Amino acid sequence: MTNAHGHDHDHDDPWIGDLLKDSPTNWRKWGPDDEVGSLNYLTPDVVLSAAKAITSGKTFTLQVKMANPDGDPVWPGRSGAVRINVMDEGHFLAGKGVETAGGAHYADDYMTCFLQGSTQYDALGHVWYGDQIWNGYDAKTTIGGLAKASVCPIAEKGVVGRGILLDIARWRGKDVLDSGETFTHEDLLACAEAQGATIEPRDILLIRTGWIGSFYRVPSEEFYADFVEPGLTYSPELVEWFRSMEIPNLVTDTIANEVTVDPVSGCVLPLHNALMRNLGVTLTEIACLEDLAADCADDGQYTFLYTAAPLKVVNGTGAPVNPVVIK
Ligand code: UVW
Repeated sequence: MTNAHGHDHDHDDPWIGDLLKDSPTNWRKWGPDDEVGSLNYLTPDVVLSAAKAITSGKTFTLQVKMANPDGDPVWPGRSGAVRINVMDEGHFLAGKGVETAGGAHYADDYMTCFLQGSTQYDALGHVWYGDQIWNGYDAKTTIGGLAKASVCPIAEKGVVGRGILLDIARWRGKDVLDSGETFTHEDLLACAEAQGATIEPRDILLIRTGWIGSFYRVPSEEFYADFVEPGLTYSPELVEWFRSMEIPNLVTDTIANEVTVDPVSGCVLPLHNALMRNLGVTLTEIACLEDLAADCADDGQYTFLYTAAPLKVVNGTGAPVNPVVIK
């Protein structure tokens, strides 16, 4: 069967285009050339107001370690970053070092990595369905590198706003949510209330499930067995809530920011499309929220200034980032 976009599509298979046929978009809201989407909500007045959340000066970094010899958490099929030494004292001892006047020695290395393989910002053009990506750009603009909606404009802009931690795992009395366990925007609101905090329009949402924390505690075979992450689950109401709340950025401690398979439609990662492709909400994945969450539970302050800037990778589908939070 051929769908409305001219693609062959088996009638019995779930298709995100069917699921989201009435879903809202923010395409062209910020003009025909926009590449940063809902980050446009982070205006100077929003940043000034966010700075008021700083009360103690405590700082937290949210990136997981990269090129960890014990392994990095990645989406199945990807591999962790690999760092390789190309110069160190061993080279000098073997007479292969590049000697310089004054006798300074140096160490050098390089790294190969999936740009989606660490704590990272997704480019708005990273995921799509049908013939179009964010803002209506042609899906063919992704061929050979993202000519439109790459991570670079997000990196050039930087992300600064008020963040709010929603510690769903702690709220549900768990160290880590179960595989495939879901929650909704109603749960986010109830969790915030239980924490004594309020989600304001244009807040950056940081959602803790405990999932990435568990990667460092359980054997790898166990972590990846029947891989279905816990997370937010699709509903039209949830999408409308994100749209009306003008949420600029969703940050989670999971690899893909939503339950891997939508239990109702059977679609994989529909929120990547409903939120990122259609509304321009930027996604930050694989964040390490453990220390921040412990501190928030300790001092009862769940809001803060959130800052982040991914690397400026030209045409990249995403880029590593080490967000800094200031309480
Ligand atoms: C996929 O692309 C599968 O997910 P992510 O956005 O986590 O990289």
